[in-house]
Amino acid sequence: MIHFLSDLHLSPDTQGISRLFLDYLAGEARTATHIFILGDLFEAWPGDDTLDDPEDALGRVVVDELRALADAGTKIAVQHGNRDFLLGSGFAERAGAVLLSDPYLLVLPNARFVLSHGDMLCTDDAEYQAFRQQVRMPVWQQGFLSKPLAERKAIAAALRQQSEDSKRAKSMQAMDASPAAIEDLLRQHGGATLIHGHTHRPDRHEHRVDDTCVERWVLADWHENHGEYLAWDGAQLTRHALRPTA
Ligand code: LP5
Ligand code: MN
Repeated sequence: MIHFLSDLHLSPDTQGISRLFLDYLAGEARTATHIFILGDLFEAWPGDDTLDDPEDALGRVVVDELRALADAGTKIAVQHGNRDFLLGSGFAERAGAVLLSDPYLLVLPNARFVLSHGDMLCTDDAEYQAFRQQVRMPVWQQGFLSKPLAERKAIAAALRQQSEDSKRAKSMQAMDASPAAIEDLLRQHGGATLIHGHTHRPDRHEHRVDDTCVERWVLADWHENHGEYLAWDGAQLTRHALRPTA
């Protein structure tokens, strides 16, 4: 089995989600040969030195449990989301994971998947795309990461608030993947099934690209009492719900 999941937004404020995820890592994830985490594993990631922050144990707990899963034989791949695009080699090494490009083409014996967080597809949201372009520049990231961790955490918190405020003024359509961007990506990856998250609108869509029908699966975001992963068993994709144990 191969699992795909995204948009957990792990934070010390959402302990139910953390518990669901840690239970998943110790349980159902062990039956997977590979898990692909397609972005926004964390609510905000101000840099890998957060793993040495005495005030924040969550990152350490998560990397330790990811590492235990990797040591038990499951391969772990992580893509950047718009909240945790600063996950770096320090995180990956400690978690026993590999960081994937976005998009990433996964070629299997009888299927091809194109994997993306999904924020790059929201091209009608020009404000966000300008922000994204800026913060994905290595030189910008070096400058940001050279600030003290406490300052970066404060900036991240301010940006989260600003993001919630700015979203109120945006249309639902602007915050969804745009048809043109989807079509371009599907065409570039000739017929591969697209799997992405970010929009928090779990669904299965069919797109016609150059007379071929191509599937697009949108992953679910996680909540305090509900998580979800998509599983590929070699023949089909199915959604699996995760619920808290009593
Ligand atoms: O995340 P979500 O779901 O609320 O909304 C996203 C887009 N917002 C973001 C911003 C993040 O939420 C902020 C958290 C980042 C934490 C990172 C950690 C540390 C790095 C911080 C360094 C910058 O991604 C939102 C989209 C929405 O998805 C739907 O697709 O609409 O886009 C925005 O809200 C962005 C605004 O439209 C534009 C913001 C301009 C801010 C200008 C500041 C310039 C940078 C200054 C850096 C100090
Ligand atoms: Mn996202």
